[in-house]
Amino acid sequence: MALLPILVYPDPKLHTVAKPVAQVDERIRTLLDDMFETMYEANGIGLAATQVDVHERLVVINPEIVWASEERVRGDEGCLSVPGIYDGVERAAQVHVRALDEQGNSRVIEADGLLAVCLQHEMDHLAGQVFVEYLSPLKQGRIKTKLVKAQREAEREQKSRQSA
Ligand code: GNR
Ligand code: NI
Repeated sequence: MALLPILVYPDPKLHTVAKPVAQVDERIRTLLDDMFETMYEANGIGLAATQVDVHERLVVINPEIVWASEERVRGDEGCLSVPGIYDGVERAAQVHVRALDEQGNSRVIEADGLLAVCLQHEMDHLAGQVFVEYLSPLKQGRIKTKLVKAQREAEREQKSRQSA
């Protein structure tokens, strides 16, 4: 088990398009374990492999926090790769997703509410898309500036701590 570092927007690696998983094997199961651990530790409700710099079509969903909220179609979204930012995104209210489970068995997940939003958010990551790209260019610019600045400050703080 291992915690994996999460890429932070605007890291260009977040725009990599993921490839299908060739075979569900021990390597994939270990990666899923690590992704679950990383997601729980970050208090996320989902995590795409893209966010941990693995570009294969793999997502984990936190089933404990997923609840059915049927009416909502437009809701505020957040993202572990866009820390501290929440904004409204419009999505399909219901989705059917075909996927392989950890045994490699094909299954279809029918979802609405927050699970439907989460699945669409995770599938976007696999296509190299981050939810902020649905927002206006003005908002995207502000978010980029804010996060680049925050990362620079965090880096500087870490360096000054090392030299102390
Ligand atoms: O933890 C998360 N919460 C969330 C809330 C509303 C809509 C989508 C999400 S996904 C996010 C975790 C994450 O960044 N997954 O890629
Ligand atoms: Ni995300």
